[in-house]
Amino acid sequence: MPVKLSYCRLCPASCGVRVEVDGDRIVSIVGDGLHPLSGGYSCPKGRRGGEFVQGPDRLTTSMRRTADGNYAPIPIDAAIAEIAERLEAITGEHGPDALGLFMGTQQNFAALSTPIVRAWFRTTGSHKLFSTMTIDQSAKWIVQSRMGEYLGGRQRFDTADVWLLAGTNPMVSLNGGDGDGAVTQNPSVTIRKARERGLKLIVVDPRLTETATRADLHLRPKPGTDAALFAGMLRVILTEERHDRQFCDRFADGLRVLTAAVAPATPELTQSITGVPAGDVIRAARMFAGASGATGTATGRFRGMATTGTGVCMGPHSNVAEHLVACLNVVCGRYLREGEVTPDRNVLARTMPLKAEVRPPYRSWESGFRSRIGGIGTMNGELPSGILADEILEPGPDRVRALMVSGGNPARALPDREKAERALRELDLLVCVDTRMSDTARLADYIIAPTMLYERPDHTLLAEFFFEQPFAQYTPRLVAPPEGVIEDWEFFFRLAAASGCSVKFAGRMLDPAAPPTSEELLAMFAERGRIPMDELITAQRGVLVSPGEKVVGPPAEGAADRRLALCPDDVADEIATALGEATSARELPMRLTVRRMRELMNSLGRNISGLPRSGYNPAHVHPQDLQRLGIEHGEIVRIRSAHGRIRAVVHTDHTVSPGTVSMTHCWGASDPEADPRRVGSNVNDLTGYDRLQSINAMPTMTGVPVAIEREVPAGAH
Ligand SMILES: Nc1nc2c(c(=O)[nH]1)N[C@H]1C(S)=C(S)[C@@H](COP(=O)(O)OP(=O)(O)OC[C@H]3O[C@@H](n4cnc5c(=O)[nH]c(N)nc54)[C@H](O)[C@@H]3O)O[C@H]1N2
Ligand SMILES: Nc1nc2c(c(=O)[nH]1)N[C@H]1C(S)=C(S)[C@@H](COP(=O)(O)OP(=O)(O)OC[C@H]3O[C@@H](n4cnc5c(=O)[nH]c(N)nc54)[C@H](O)[C@@H]3O)O[C@H]1N2
Ligand code: SF4
Ligand SMILES: [Mo]
Repeated sequence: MPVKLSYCRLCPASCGVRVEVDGDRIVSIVGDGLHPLSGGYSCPKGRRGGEFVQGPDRLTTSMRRTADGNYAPIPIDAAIAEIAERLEAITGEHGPDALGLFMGTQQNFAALSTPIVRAWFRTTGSHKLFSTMTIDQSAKWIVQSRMGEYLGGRQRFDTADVWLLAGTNPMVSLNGGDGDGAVTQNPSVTIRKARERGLKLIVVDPRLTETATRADLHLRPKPGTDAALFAGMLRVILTEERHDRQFCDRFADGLRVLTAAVAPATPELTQSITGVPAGDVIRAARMFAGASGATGTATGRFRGMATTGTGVCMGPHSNVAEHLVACLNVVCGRYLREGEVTPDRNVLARTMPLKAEVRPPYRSWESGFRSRIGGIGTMNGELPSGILADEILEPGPDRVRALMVSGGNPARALPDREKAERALRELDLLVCVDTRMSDTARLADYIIAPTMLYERPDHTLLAEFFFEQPFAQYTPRLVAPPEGVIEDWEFFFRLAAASGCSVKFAGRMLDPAAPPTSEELLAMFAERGRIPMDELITAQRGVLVSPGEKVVGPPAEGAADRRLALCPDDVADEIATALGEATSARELPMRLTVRRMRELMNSLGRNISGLPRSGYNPAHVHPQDLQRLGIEHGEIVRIRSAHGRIRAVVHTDHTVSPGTVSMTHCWGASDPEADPRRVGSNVNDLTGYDRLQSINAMPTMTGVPVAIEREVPAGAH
């Protein structure tokens, strides 16, 4: 049977794969051993990609809810016409802000979806744009906006001496950093090679993760205490004068204020808040700063950054924790200097010049549109998903009444599951673009069925930011899609056209009367890149571009005195709060923590038989805790938080810290009493909107106080 080369698009790692096809059926998928980036690596879900595409729950046509609450197929032309008409009626009466868009994870893995979905949204004039980023790592946006950004570029993983990974487990998530080439492909080989060449790896994670087992130093803070840990590390670096004075003098303001703000974080106080031994706080700080004695001079020769994932960005003090990680990088000067040469990572995307200057803080939420919910403003043009349910439920002239969901499953992904579902049911119109009847699709008025990976041509423009080396790949369609489906981009393009609008793409207005093909759009998208499209199309395993050299240029005129804000007043207040944190309440003594499952991509893969072997998401608990609670492996328990309760199946797990319950998200049913062995458990029945993070309404999803209780056997009371 013919084998075709392509790349997997279930996550941004974009692993090269060999796909065996029989006519239009995918027979098998294996990692491509000759692929320049992934070198044969693939994960269990990637190898089952054929079942995602052709499995029994794949939607082969769009659906409309009928009067009796069931669903019936609807031709796409009719669906588009009806949806456009209903949207116009709603926005005609209530204004454009009555329409919202929720952009989910899978929207990001087709190059054409995100730009065209966004372009459609701009035609509506609405401000109600939401995405998963704001229930994920929006702390990163807040840091950029409060601190500003250095535009000369970050140091890279492949030339680093040290790397600190906090709250991320790339061995499972393939998501190790901020686009510094840190462990996105073939993680075990990438980490092994880096350590062989001398890289010191520091991992900050309460769990002994697959990544932490490879670390030179593993710190296990109590969940939710990262801010105190990083404050403690900064204190060591600053008091021992291991910082890069030159870089700070030149590019940063507020070093003295920062020094004062972290001064209370002595190794002893840090230990008492985080549980990390004082000696390890000092060791980590010294290992990261990279000099064995006090130098007080530029450490520019010692390289490497601190990067984070969801474990830091979902905690109760996520904005300040992430800010302090950025401070570690700035204070140690881990950025490229004027005249430094670095590989140009942009291959299909336009190259952006690097300049030794700062984009000053811009605090986007302090100007422009504000939601009537808490007066919350925008970040990167988005409102936080933490207020989406209130935007729908709370009365007000611009209440969201119609919601489009693109490649996401908010019914499972949003905190406070009950409220989220109540909100989605309350809508006058819910349209879900999804390849299956997801939990969200089951609440929708229309489900638009799109093509899936292997059924559409694509390229890696949007993923190249994460690649370790400058690389690009194109894939043609390998198998024909079911007749009733439409490309994601095309649905939104045609929806705009049905309302008399055209969308702007790659710098031009597309003609609604003459729709381009996907191939044409992919070529337009990449036209400002470094390699011609023909060359890309013929290279079946992609193109590893010679690391064209990019030189960090001097600051633009008038930019030389712009500075990063290391410690603005609100950050100083948040540091004080994080350092004043009282220890755990006795009522809810344990902490729920986030994790990912190798076999799944959020809610994707749950239904593929045998993919997650257990068939549910276990509550991983340390054996000590189980013994103390008199609970056995495999038993069903109740887990309770201030927000709600769930039933869950307990698994003994030596890798989790005592006192924690480590569970993955996006499982469970609408009924929290449902059998957790059959449907899993939804941790979002335990999370809610604490409004701890006043800027981005980021809910706490890790470090959530919980208690575990034995389930009272039926009939025992
Ligand atoms: N296989 C797989 N890969 C995925 C996904 C998936 O569902 N499955 N999802 C994708 C998505 S959407 C995302 S956003 C990324 C996320 O990518 P990552 O952020 O790397 O996600 P995790 O692998 O869960 O790693 C989070 C780690 O944080 C730790 N942690 C929990 N609480 C704390 C804490 O308070 N402090 C610290 N320091 N650590 C803590 C957990 O133990 C865990 O090891 O992964 C992506 N990749
Ligand atoms: N408690 C708790 N809650 C969390 C998290 C947590 O760690 N803990 N993690 C958060 C994070 S980081 C994230 S990113 C979110 C995940 O939130 P979402 O992105 O909303 O969830 P997914 O399950 O990834 O939804 C993707 C949907 O896209 C569909 N799909 C697959 N392929 C395609 C395609 O080609 N086109 C289209 N249109 N659809 C497709 C899938 O069937 C699926 O329903 O959850 C968040 N919620
Ligand atoms: S890690 Fe898995 S899901 Fe991600 S691209 Fe590779 S094979 Fe696909
Ligand atoms: Mo995510």
